[in-house]
Parts: sequence; structure tokens; C-alpha cells
Amino acid sequence: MKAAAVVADILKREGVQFLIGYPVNPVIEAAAEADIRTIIVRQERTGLHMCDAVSRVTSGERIGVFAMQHGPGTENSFGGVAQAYGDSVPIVVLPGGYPRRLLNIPPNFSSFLNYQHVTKWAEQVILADAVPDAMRRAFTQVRNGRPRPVLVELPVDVLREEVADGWTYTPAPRLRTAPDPRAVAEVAAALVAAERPVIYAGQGVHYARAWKQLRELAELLEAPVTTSLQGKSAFPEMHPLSLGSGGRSISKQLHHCLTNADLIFGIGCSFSTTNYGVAMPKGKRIVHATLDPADINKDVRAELALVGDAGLTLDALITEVSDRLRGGPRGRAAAVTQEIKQLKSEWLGEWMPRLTSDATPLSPYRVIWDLLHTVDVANTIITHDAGSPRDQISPFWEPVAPLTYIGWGKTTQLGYGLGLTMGAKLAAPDKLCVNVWGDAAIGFTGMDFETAVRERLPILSVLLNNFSMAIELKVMKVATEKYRSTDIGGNYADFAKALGGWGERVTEPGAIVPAIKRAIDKTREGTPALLEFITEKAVDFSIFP
Ligand SMILES: Cc1ncc(C[n+]2csc(CCOP(=O)(O)OP(=O)(O)O)c2C)c(N)n1
Ligand SMILES: [Mg+2]
Repeated sequence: MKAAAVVADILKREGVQFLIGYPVNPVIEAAAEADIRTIIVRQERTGLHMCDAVSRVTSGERIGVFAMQHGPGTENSFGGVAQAYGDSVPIVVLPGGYPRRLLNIPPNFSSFLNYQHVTKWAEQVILADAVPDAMRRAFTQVRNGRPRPVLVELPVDVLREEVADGWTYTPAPRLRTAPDPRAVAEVAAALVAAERPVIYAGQGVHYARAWKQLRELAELLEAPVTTSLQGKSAFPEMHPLSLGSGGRSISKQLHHCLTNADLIFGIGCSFSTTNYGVAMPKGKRIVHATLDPADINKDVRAELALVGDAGLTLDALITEVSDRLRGGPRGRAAAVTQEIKQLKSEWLGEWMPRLTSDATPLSPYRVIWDLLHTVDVANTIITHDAGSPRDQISPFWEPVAPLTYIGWGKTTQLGYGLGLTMGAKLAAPDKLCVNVWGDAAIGFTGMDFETAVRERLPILSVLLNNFSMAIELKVMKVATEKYRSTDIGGNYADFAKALGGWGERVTEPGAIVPAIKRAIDKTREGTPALLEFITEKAVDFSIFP
């Protein structure tokens, strides 16, 4: 067998159903021969974002795999891999490499060298016979430890060479680690002793599928729960103990409860310092449970820490905490949930004029509010984009089921949301998959709406067009006044139609809901839809200093 066919055969054994890629890479043809659906995008970055979503919405049970050509394909893919690295997403990247006689000679782009800092594992295969071992290492790395991209560079001449008969391959295991039982007992004691604990859940809960345990621990402790953006939907936000998600903009109840917490328990999170996550107030007692010891004491000092899988950690804590509480309720729930309810109603009351505004150009908040109340939230997977849409949607969207919100933003590449939504639709075809983005964001990856049409990925794309990079207005005053540098333009409803999809431009508040309903019907018929809402240049966010 040729090495390319061996790679495809191994992908099949690893359960890979789609190979997303961009030519030329012999692995693409070999995958098609092996009956793996090949999906060709319009640019590499979007394809990587699709792979990223396949891994996210399946909790890493299925791994997104991307193949691209040596040279330009690998150079152009950097953003997609860097984004997955920044947000800790497990994907397998299979770049072609220059033929071995040119492989490491400048100016030829070496994936092995250049991707070192945005992968957790990168290998260059220089012998066809080494392919099975390299693939085994890559899949073992991607399935275990902290989720992050892995890369196997496969020079084109290696891919065309025969692998000697007798090679074997066993799919890589997924192994879980549990925290030290003594540390678990200490953490349980601290959680039970705390007067006003807050639980902060990250995406580790999604990868461990530990949603039930998270809820059980919160209900045992009668403690409020928030999440990182990446962890959003790990806890149902309709739950009376929910504070909504963290992010750049947050709810009043989250701000209040974090500020007044005496202990913050982070589970499956990194506590990384970022503009797009809620900052932990100074001087708090922090207990940190995470898979990767490299995150302990990194950005916040942890008084106590647990290292291990979020599910096994929560299982162990539930046992220890239950023992200490001796089965009885603590009698705090009523007061805690009443306080949350009160603050939430004050906060929503303050925002209601924006959320239900009848103004034109439309309030982006009105569009989001109407969307939230028109879709079946439990059966929708939604993602934001960089820019104002992220900060407008994340505090107000209330996911009720796990993995129905793809939150991101450790790095914030404009245009990421489209590929995420297409990948989500690929992995979860029965869900309505929606991306909400601005007119700057569509400039980066918009052409891949054509891929959604061609590949029959009927997504719903919600574009907030304010003909501006509104979020930059504050920092580009002079450039805007003198040179109109934040202005942008386009008719994206026409653009969507030109690419073969459904497109509608919406300008009136009363037309929002009917347009959403028509677009959802179109997605049910198999046609991707893009709704272009003409919105004001909003600069107000639910931010607490
Ligand atoms: C690739 C990339 N380059 C630059 C940025 C910085 N950036 C963040 S938001 C933004 C403008 C967003 O404009 P738009 O999407 O139209 O949203 P608006 O704020 O107008 O609602 C820019 C330039 C980024 N996030 N990603
Ligand atoms: Mg804009």
C-alpha cells in the first residue's frame, strides 16, 4: 500500500468520517478511495475551524482532521491552527511537505518547524514505513491530556512511496486521570466550609461530558455557577443557580456574586488572563481543578488544586461533599436563588429597552433577543464572532442543553464563527446551527458560505451589518474622522444569493421574526441562509468595571 492509502486507512480505523481539506495533498484522494467523505473548502482557515467544531461538539469523541498542500497551503493554514491552539481544541492536521530533497531547505516552508508553538505535538515523517507509528503518536496525543492540535507533516514523495507489508495499527486509547484523593478531601472540606462559594466551569466539563455531575455538585453545595465562554452551556442557564456565562460582558448577578464570593472553585478551566473572560476579583480564595498542571498557579494563585479529568474530579468531590453534608440540604438554596433572581430581573429590566427596541437601524440586541425567542434553544447550536456580536450575545443567550453554544475567545480571529457553524452542522445535522457575526467578520471568511451551499451544510448565518467596525470607533476616532477608516460596505444578502444560498436583508423590527422563520424553513429544505440585519453602530455592552 502507498503511504497515502495507509494514512487514509488509519483515519478510518480512528473513526474519522470526514476529511476536510484543500488540494493538493495525496491524502485527500486516498481518503475518498477509502470512502471517507472529503470536503473541500475555499480557504484552509475555514476548514480548520470546521474540524475544530467537529471535535468540540462531540467532546473530542470524534476528531476533526484537516489536510492541505505543502508550501502555500501550510502557510495559509496558520491562523486556523493557532486559533485551535489558543482555545485548546483537539484537531489533527496533516500538511503535505516538500519532497525530502527540498524539505528543510529555505525558503521552503517547514510545517514541522513553524507550527511548533501552536501544536502540542508536531512530527515530520521521512520514511513511508514510519507512517503508522507517527499516526499512532499523533492520535494518542490528541485524545489525551490537554486538548490541542497535533500535526504530522507528510512529504509528498513519502506519501507516494510503498509502506512495507505487515504494518499494523490499533486505534489510540482515550485515558482519564483522577485527582489525588487526599487533595479531593481537602477541597471538599473547603467547599463545604465556604459561606459564599461560586463555581466557575470551563470547557473541561464539556470534554469530560460531566454536565450532570457539575449540576449535582452545585445543587449539593447550593452554590451559584458560572462558566467561561468556552464552558458556556455546561450548566443550564435557566437553572435558578445559574449566573450566566463569563466573558467580556456579563450579567449583573455574575458580577455581584463573584465580587462577594469567599471562594471560587474553577473546574475544567485554565483561569487564563484574557480580555474575553471574566476576571477573578483580587484577593479571593481560589480552588483550581484542571487537567493540565501547567495551568495551576499560572495566572491566579490557587490555594488548593486538583489535577485530573473534570468528570472523575467531580465524581470524587460529590462523594466527599455528600459525606460531609450527611445527606441533608444546607438550607441556603432559597436565599441564594432569590438573590440571583432579584439581580437578574433588575439587570434584564435595565436592558429590556435595548432588547426590545423598535428603533431603526435595528438594535443588535433586539435581533439577538428575537432570535433567542424564535429558535428552539435546546436544539440549536450557536456561536458568536469576534467584535461586538460576541459581547452582545454572550450575556443574553441562555443555553439549556450541553454543547449548544460554541464559546471562544482566548484568541479572537474575525471570521471563525462561520467554519465553526459549518463543522457543527456536519457533526450534528439535526440541530439548527447558527453563527452571529459582524460585517468585518464576514470579510475574512465569507466566501466559504459557498462551501456550505455546495457541501449541503444548511446553516443559518445572522449578520449584523452596521457598515462599520463599530467596536473600534472608540480607538480610531481620528482615523475615522479624517479617512473614514472604520467604514466598510457591502450587500451581504445579495452576496449569499449569488453564492447559491438564501439571503434576505432586514431593516424593520417587525420583520425580524418572520425573516428568521423563513430562513429556518430554508435550512430545513437544505439551503444555507444568511440574514443581513441592518443595525446601528452600537457601543453599549453589559460590562462592569
Ligand atoms: C483577524 C482579526 N483581525 C483583527 C481583529 C480585531 N478586531 C476585533 S473586532 C474588530 C471589528 C469588528 O467589526 P464587526 O465585525 O463589523 O463588528 P461590530 O463591532 O461593527 O459590530 C476588529 C478589527 C480580530 N479580532 N481578528
Ligand atoms: Mg460592523
